[in-house]
Amino acid sequence: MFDLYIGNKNYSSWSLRPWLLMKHFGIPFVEHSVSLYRPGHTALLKSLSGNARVPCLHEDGFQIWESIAIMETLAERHPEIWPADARARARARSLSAEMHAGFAALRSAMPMNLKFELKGKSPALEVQQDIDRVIALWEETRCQFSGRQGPYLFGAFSAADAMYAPVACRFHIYNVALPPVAGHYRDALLAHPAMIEWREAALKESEACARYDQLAEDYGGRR
Ligand SMILES: N[C@@H](CCC(=O)N[C@@H](CS)C(=O)NCC(=O)O)C(=O)O
Repeated sequence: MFDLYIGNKNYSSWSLRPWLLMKHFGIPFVEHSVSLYRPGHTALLKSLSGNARVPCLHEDGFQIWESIAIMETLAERHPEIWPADARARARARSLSAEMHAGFAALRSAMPMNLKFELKGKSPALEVQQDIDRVIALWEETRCQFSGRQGPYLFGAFSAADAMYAPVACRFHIYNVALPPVAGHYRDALLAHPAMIEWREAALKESEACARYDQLAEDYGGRR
């Protein structure tokens, strides 16, 4: 029995990753929402999650934190969440680990904020370098591993797509220009039924984080 603790859907990009993966593969779970912007939220997080962060998966009450650890734990019961081919599976793990550990400039300059669609502006050099790296990874992987078996990185949807789904949201929100292969992949992720479900729920949330909303406004104003 899985319980998944997640943050505000509008802002919590890490929460989106395992949520999307579990939804896509039909892995049953009970969803619990934790407000990240109310006083006392840290004490609540400490009681729910070993690293006082969301997402946190509970299996019969046992806590599994860090998105990549959650995915690997799920993969023990559901190996289909990684590609079947060994080389593709290894590459999917490399991409997922790189996402988990990297792209700090991109994540900090362009936080997920689904209520915005911005005109965009020229990103700082280190942000552009992260964007270029993501584009290169997406293009290379689609070219080498998708086998035209589907619109995702490895053809069929995998954990690697769940890891990059919030980046697709960021590219859309901040109006980042993408070459055709990367643009089609971003659109495929955004059109995933579970992504639409998540976004619709995010738009209905009333709680706002002034700091993130101001950052978005500073990034080119509302469209
Ligand atoms: N490396 C962690 C990152 C988790 C993370 O930073 N989560 C944020 C929300 S997106 C959080 O819980 N922040 C705690 C807080 O705002 O107090 C993972 O992969 O799960």
